[in-house]
Amino acid sequence: MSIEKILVPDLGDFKDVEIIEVLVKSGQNIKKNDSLITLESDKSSVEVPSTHNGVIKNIDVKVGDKVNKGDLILSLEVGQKKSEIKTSASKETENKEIPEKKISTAQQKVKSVEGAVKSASPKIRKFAREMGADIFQIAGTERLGRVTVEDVKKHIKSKLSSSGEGQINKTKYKDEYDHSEFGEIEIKDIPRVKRLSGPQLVRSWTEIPHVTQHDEIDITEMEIFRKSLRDVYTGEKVAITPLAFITRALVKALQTYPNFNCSIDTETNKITFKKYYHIGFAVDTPHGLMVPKIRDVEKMSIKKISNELRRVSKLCRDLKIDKKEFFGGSMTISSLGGIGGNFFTPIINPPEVAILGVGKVFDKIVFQDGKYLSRKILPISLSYDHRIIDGAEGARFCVHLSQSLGKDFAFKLAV
Ligand code: CAO
Repeated sequence: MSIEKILVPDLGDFKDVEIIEVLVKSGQNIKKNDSLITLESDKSSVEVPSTHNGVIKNIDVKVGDKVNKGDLILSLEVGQKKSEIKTSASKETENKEIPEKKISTAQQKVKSVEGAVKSASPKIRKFAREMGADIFQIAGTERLGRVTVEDVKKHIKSKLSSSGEGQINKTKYKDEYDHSEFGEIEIKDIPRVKRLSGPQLVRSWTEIPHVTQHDEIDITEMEIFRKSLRDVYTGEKVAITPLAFITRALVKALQTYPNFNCSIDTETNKITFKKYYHIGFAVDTPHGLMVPKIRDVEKMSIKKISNELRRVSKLCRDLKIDKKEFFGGSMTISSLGGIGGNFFTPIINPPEVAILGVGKVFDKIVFQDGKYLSRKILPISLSYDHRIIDGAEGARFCVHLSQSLGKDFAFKLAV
């Protein structure tokens, strides 16, 4: 264990440069290349990175100080036993050899600013830092490569859209304080299924303009019918959950509104209309959320749909589902009805353009035909891609679902 003194590096022409930000705190665990302070002259501003990993013992500067080459910034305890809290990711990073080209020493960083290759105002630097972006990786579009807010946004967007497996770990947001400073913590790896679905969710949420329409469907008659179902031979109760009815109603709505059963390609400006009805449904498994499809639902009775829902969700929970079954869907249903809650904002599962969220049926007193009546209400939340589906069509789709599942529901004979 030794004390390393971190000094202001060679700043070229810069003299008596003002410290406008101190980005670290005494006692903080820092890594090599973490930014320590921001200096600003009349020409530009620059962040001075750490040259070592370690724990900060003492900070010798404060905002407003004027510094020059060789001035002491802080003292760092290096080679010390690190905090007990360590993620496997951080272990990996430390053990990995950083390729020569990627090592940016204080000197290199300062040089790049001197050459005005990566210059940016403190406000932009702060914004980039808050968004988890490294200013030195952002291509500046202003004169002499100065980075703008738009450059930062573009950089983050391109990072998100080029995301693949593990991307969830790539965008790093630096918290001002470590979680461990507030009490005991435990760090685990993000489960594989969540690691895989994360980038897909980010892509959907950031690229698709979602609109979510909420509605209440009166399914009183459907519930009476559903609960009355008995096996014709044994007389035993047939357990079919509302989801099978909803799936059937969804297919009927898709047949009427084909825009909901399409995918769009913004590169070629083409729309693909699907002539099949493969409904995806979100399955909660111990391994994470999975979204398998039930194929050709329009050809199935409600009982068959119910059996398929059970069979396919078991395959998911037993991890026996084929990967291909997660692809090629028309639209997805995310049902939380068996758990609870009413309305929520389901995230579209691209390349699909809509998703139906289903909440738990609840009793509601409504005024109907001059009387107060208790009715069974199904809360639904329909999210759709506003680039292809208009609000009016979204509303019509909900009305169609209401009619299919409502008083005169058409499925009695289809069980
Ligand atoms: N309102 C009231 N009760 C409902 C209901 C609703 N909307 N939907 C289901 N139920 C009841 C069922 O009738 C069943 O009751 P019984 O035990 O009395 O028969 C009970 O809730 C449990 O149903 P279920 O959840 O096992 O079955 P399902 O067909 O409704 O759903 C599946 C199947 C696979 C979708 C479900 O098990 C599941 O995984 N749900 C979670 C989906 C999820 O996580 N979505 C979020 C995605 S976004 O993160």
